[in-house]
Amino acid sequence: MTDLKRDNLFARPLGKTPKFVFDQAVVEVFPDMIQRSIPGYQTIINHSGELADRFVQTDSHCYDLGCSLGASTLAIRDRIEGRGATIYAVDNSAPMLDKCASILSSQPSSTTTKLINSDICEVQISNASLVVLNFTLQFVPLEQRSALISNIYHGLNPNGCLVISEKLHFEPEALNRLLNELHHQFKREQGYSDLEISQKRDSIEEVLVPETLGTHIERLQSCGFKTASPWFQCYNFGSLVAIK
Ligand code: GEK
Repeated sequence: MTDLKRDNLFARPLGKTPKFVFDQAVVEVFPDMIQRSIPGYQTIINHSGELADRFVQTDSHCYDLGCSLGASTLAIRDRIEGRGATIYAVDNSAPMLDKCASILSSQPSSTTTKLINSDICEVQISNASLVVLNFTLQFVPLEQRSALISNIYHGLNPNGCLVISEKLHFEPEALNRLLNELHHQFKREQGYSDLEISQKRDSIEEVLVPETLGTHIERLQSCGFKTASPWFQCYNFGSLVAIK
């Protein structure tokens, strides 16, 4: 999607590891970072396009919440040309959104795409046929997650679709440890050193708070979704689809 500058942000010893933020340094290496950190990332992005093809209704709205550099927006846009839909791509990181704007404008499309620099918890959702939360809910404070999902539910049209992709927590702890170790093995195979893996883990630990599949499904059901199911999992990363 864009130039792949290699992620080496955690390659040198950092002393006290700073809390992870989506700043300019992260933006510059983001495509490489996310591809080498999330097993199944590209499959999930591609599938967001597939779901868009199936669910996006004429003249409706699509929301890419936590859009980063617009990978999901591009996958959706590719599949809905000519439907008169509008895509709202939302992120609260200004440097992310600036770069996203330049990537999107380099790939012309007849689908109106609006970029919104906002907290996704503050966004008004309306006339929606597809809402995508690809690896973003995990960064929202736990106490705000139900209100966000409820807001999305109320803004979706009947038969509208919500996609939630997340890092997952597992119980019991032995299973959680196994799946985390398999994830770290994946990262080593992608060229990250043990130092990079452990410093990134320390940096992101309190910023990214994963929940279990059961917690996600219970929340979706209690917010009103009639159908909610995982459709993909690789180690401790997965994606769910929920239909209103
Ligand atoms: C992709 N979906 O390529 N409001 C708005 N944006 C937020 C918030 C919030 N409360 N919290 C975090 N973000 C993308 C990848 S990355 C995932 C998503 C990752 C934004 C944050 O600025 C970042 O751009 C994005 O959510 C998370 O499929 O880096 O692991």
